[in-house]
Amino acid sequence: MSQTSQAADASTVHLSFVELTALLQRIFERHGTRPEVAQCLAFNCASAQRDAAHSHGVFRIPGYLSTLASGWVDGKAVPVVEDIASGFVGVDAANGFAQPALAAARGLLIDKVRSAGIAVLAIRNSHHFAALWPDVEPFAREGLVALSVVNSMTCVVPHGARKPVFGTNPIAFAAPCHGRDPIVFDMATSALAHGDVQIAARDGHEVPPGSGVDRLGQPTQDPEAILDGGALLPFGAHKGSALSMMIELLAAALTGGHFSFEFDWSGHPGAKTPWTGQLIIVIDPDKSRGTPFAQRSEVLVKQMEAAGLTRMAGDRRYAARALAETEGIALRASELRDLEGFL
Ligand code: NDP
Ligand code: PYC
Repeated sequence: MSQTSQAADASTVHLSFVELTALLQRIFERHGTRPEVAQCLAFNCASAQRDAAHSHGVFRIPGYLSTLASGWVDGKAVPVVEDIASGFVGVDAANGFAQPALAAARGLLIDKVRSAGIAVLAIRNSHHFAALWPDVEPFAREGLVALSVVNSMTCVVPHGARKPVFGTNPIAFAAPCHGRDPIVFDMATSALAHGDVQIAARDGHEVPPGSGVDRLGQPTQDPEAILDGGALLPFGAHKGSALSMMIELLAAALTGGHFSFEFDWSGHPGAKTPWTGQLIIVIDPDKSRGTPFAQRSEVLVKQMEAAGLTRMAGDRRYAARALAETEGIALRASELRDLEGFL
């Protein structure tokens, strides 16, 4: 099934996107998700691995599986879509994952966006354990502008506070751009994603200064100290902290989901997936007047490039995607062995 790389690193293997997705789908189904849920999660996770978004690629599989085994999340949940208003769709994810909830509501959401020009999707009672860009990039590929926020688990100290309240709370944005792939950015509002702290601990690296504090609230670059009773800090001091607060409000208060500090998973050892909410705002730029939006996007990008910019947000992922199309998706051989061991 897999092909050992001919490159110098003999411990790297390459799988096609179809092969990796199929393997992940079988793993999710084997561990108690219904086929449609397994398909969504496998597609999402394989996409992250393909795009070298490593903090949310196959690295996440053990966390998904321990969570499913703990009974904290319902892998068989069937989301309930609610047509609430002309520009508002709700989904009760029924203690399941957020991506199947988005998939179930997507058609209704797009109908509303095309007719009203804008609509929001408010997902609650949901678990999001993934990168956020896969949720927004497809909208931009259909000519729409999309913004999404999700809150996670309390591990970030608000600027000026002493204890964690916020989650790592990412925000992702996608917009069409004439002549190139959509403009997409996706970033945690913490100085570092929690996944990257775990990877630093696994690989024995320090994290950058200003990332977090230890259990006594002292600044530290030791990822173990952050994970063991310490906490992360928002990026950009009070500015990132304000964005993180906004995300708690939009992803939880507005959707009916939990704030990052509101759920207690201590009775479910092995649980890793935050039980919160997600908001997606989608806009049809064809409703605006004047030069088409995608052409205006191109003008902005060209101006940035003329000013010396050589790397847009999203470029690293798109380059990894293009490489994966010719060489396959890279995995450590040990990662593939571990995945196959989950079957
Ligand atoms: P990064 O800091 O790696 O990147 C943030 C954004 O900035 C990306 O769009 C990236 O583009 C871009 N970027 C990075 N470097 C540059 C540069 N030099 N010039 C221009 N643009 C740049 O992401 P994070 O570590 O903050 O987040 C990683 C992932 O973790 C995200 O996918 C996020 O959704 C996920 N996450 C999920 C959570 C959840 O609850 N589900 C919680 C927190 C995080 P590029 O992609 O091309 O590198
Ligand atoms: O990397 O911060 C993170 C994260 C939290 C939940 C899923 N990913």
